[in-house]
Amino acid sequence: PRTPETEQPPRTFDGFTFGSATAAYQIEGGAAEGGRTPSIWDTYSHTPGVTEFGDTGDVADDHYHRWPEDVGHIARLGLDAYRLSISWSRVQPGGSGPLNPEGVQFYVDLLDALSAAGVEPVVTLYHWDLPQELEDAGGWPARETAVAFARYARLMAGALGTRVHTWTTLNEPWCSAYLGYASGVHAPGRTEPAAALAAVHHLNLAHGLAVAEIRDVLGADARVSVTLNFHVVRPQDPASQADRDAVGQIEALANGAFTGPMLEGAYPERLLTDTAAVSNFSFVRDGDLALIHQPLTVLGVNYYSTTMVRHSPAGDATSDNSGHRESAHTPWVGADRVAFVREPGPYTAMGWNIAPDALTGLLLDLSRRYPDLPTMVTENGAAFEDTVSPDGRVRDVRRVGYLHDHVAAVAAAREAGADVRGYFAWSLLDNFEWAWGYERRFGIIRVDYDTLERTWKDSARWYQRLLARRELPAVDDVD
Ligand code: GBH
Repeated sequence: PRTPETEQPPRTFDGFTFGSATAAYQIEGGAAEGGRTPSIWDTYSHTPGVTEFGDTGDVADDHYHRWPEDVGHIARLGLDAYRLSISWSRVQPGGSGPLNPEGVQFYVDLLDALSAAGVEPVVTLYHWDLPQELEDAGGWPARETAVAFARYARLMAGALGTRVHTWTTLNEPWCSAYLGYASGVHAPGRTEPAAALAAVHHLNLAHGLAVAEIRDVLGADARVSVTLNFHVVRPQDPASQADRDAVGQIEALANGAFTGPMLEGAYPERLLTDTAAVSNFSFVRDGDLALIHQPLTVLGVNYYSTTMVRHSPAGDATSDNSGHRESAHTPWVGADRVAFVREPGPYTAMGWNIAPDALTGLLLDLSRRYPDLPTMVTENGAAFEDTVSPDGRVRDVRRVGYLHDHVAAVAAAREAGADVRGYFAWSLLDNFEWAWGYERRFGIIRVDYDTLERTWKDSARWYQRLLARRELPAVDDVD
């Protein structure tokens, strides 16, 4: 007789959360509506020459007006959860003072529609769109910005309260600090390495203060997280001690600069020594590390590709392989003896290499390092050049393959013991891909930028099938 175990195939995705993710500035549009004031991305994208074709988020996907239709897509896909971000300057114009009721109402209506559809909202408070006034007062290199963020977090916890399933303080502070203030390929476009390190610290502080505020308003059991973009760094020559040391330097700058304070209560020692010529970290005040080191419910992991480095004695390493728009300035503060090596392919349209195994490894590493902290893949996805067939179908086979292989990589990590609770495909819709504007499409749903019409790509059909079956469909299972 068959035992209960053998009657069923392994139910890898039971109790697992599948979702999709977006960010406010990338989809909303309505930039000057409902009392919203400019963020650093409005200013930056309106600066001639900084984005591809001068694209801006003024209209984007017009989600600000079309959100009921978009919630319909979310419901039809069968998503368990939807990850969105709040436009700070929509709900608190200028980033200080009282909330703007019209801005708050937009999110209340959206969250109510999601909950009516049975979808859990995962809400990010900051996905890169700092109110311009706060940048004018110094931006993230200024300590006062962290204090302003904590006030904003407290107000939002009060205004949205239990409508939010899981709060996320920051999305990818690595990008905010190093791309915004060192390489300058993101808003506000500053190229000041010392300021970038101050930004790192004040983003960490903003996170810690916000976690405390959310819990103060909503109680100790409020679900709170942060989303980090982990760099999976590998040595060009694993046998070279110098190359392995370069890996350690980049890991400290990219990952440890955030996981150290947030999850362990200290900056990695080598981050301080490696950047000593740039900054003495005098912006860290007594008590800051305790404020930053707050218990979290879950850790958000954004993963797209890997990074390969080697030691560079000549100091010839000012560029990286990140697929960001060209900059003469490196985001890698103090790492002038590290060179970035192009990874073997295949590649996406961003030029990022595709390496699903590295996601399994990353999730397992994190579960060993932080055994009591579950993870959630809060972004994973790919840009490819989509074509619309005469029959209207978008047969995005490569995107289906990418999602398939990465969901399988998550399953492999779970089977090996990693406590991974969810997976969110980036992105629900084609959208404003930052400095790349509308030229890079990550959506599982296509957006026609002339008509703003939404069309499901094959990847959306495939994802819907995965969610309905809770088992990985074959890549050609899209009819
Ligand atoms: C995310 O950023 C964003 O959260 C999201 O808004 C965006 O649309 C999406 O991804 C797609 O870009 O070669 O070492 O520099 C991802 C940003 C991409 C930054 C990969 C680091 C390469 C590593 N990351 N990138 S490196």
